[in-house]
Amino acid sequence: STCVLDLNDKPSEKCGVLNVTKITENGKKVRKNWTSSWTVLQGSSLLFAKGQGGGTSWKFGGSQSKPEFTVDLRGGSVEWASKDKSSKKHVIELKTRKGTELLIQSEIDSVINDWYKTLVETVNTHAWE
Ligand code: I3S
Repeated sequence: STCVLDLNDKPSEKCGVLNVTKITENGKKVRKNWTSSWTVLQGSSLLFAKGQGGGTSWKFGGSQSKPEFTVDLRGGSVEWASKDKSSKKHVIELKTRKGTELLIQSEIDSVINDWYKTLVETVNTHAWE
């Protein structure tokens, strides 16, 4: 699939469809709500937008393509989620510095493994200033 993304005229480093749920928001536990989202990495920001029915590309900028939410990866952490966090396979737990915790998942190992590598690299290279 093609990564056709253009947000503020900057191309995305990586994008794709992942299953996503928040589990904690600003330090408070929230109810899981798994949704299929276009996930876009741009610098140290990870953006999520509702999936557009199995399309292979996404372009931000139109009225329907606003990100649902964005997380800042600087100062955050990325790890494989422990079994008690989800019954699903291939789940990454992402914690932000502000106390938001997300689970991201794909049924496809190669997809989630690539995201894991990229996210770890991102957290490691974008230090909190
Ligand atoms: O961690 P939990 O509470 O077992 O998560 C499951 C629930 O959120 C469930 O929804 P409701 O309890 O609101 O009906 C979801 O359908 C499941 O997908 C959640 O568990 P997994 O293991 O899929 O993350």
